[in-house]
Amino acid sequence: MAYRSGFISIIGSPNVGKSTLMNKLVGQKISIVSDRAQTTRNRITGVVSRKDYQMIFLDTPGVTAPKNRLGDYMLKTALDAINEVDAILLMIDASVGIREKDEKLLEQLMTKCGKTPVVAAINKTDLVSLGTIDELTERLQREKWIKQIVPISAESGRNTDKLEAVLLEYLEEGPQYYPDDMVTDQPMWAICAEMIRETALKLIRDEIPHGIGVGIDKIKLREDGIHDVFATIYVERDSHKGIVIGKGGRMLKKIGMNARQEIEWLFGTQVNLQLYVKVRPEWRNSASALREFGFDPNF
Ligand SMILES: Nc1nc2c(ncn2[C@@H]2O[C@H](COP(=O)(O)OP(=O)(O)OP(=O)(O)O)[C@@H](O)[C@H]2O)c(=O)[nH]1
Ligand SMILES: [Mg+2]
Repeated sequence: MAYRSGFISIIGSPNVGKSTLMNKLVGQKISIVSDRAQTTRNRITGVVSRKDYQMIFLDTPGVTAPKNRLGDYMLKTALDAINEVDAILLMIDASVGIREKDEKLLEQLMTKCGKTPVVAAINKTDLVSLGTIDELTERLQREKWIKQIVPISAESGRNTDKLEAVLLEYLEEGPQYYPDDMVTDQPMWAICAEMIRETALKLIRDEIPHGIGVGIDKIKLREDGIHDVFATIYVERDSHKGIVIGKGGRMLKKIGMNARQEIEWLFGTQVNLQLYVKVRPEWRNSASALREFGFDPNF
């Protein structure tokens, strides 16, 4: 059989497990994950290379009504990804079922997908009964434009190999786009910034993480093989700055320690991480700030 390849975009409401699935298929964490909606902000590429084929997954921000300029950008990013791909993987969270926002997304997809095949994955099946999975499958079967439906657990990896096999049916003969050992086209600094953001999302149980932006100021490799990473966490208010820094600087220290371990694993070297916190009011509505953080505000 000839070598096959293609691009597959993962689309779904926030928090359904899109990034978890992509990391599972790729076998490495490239897209950050959290239990909060709207974790992914940009389109993240994950490359799955096997002997006879290559699948390039595009993890996208959860589709939801935008609240600010960053939200506009995220929605545009998710929907744009529909038009440039060979297949669409629609993801549903079995533990919450098909809500109004999922219905809306189904409608949008049906009108926008055109000839691009859509496969649906019912995720988080580890959290629900077989009856619930059957009900959801029946509901999705009514959407005749959906080609196949696969129940999975992205976290445990249950049935993800089956899903991969199903997606492969929709890929045509094509070139190897990326070398075998390349798992993403994200630059190191971008993954680095995301890992710091993920750590902050996990440690700060508050509303502010949504207002956090991370900028990498400098990455330098010393002669002794240690990477110096200088990064700034931007918050929208003075009071938020206090929360990120914490009593006696404890929170910032903890974020720094945890993020450093992730970055060391990413770089495969020792890392000296210097974190700063700055207030930048309304950055999510600022075109210049968005550009600086790697988003393109001029869509
Ligand atoms: N129990 C269970 N939890 C899962 C599964 N897949 C993902 N999760 C959890 O669901 C939460 C959301 O996962 P993400 O991968 O960040 O979801 P997402 O769809 O990328 O979210 P956004 O980027 O915000 O749109 C995390 O807490 C995951 O650990 C699964 O198969 N089973
Ligand atoms: Mg995500």
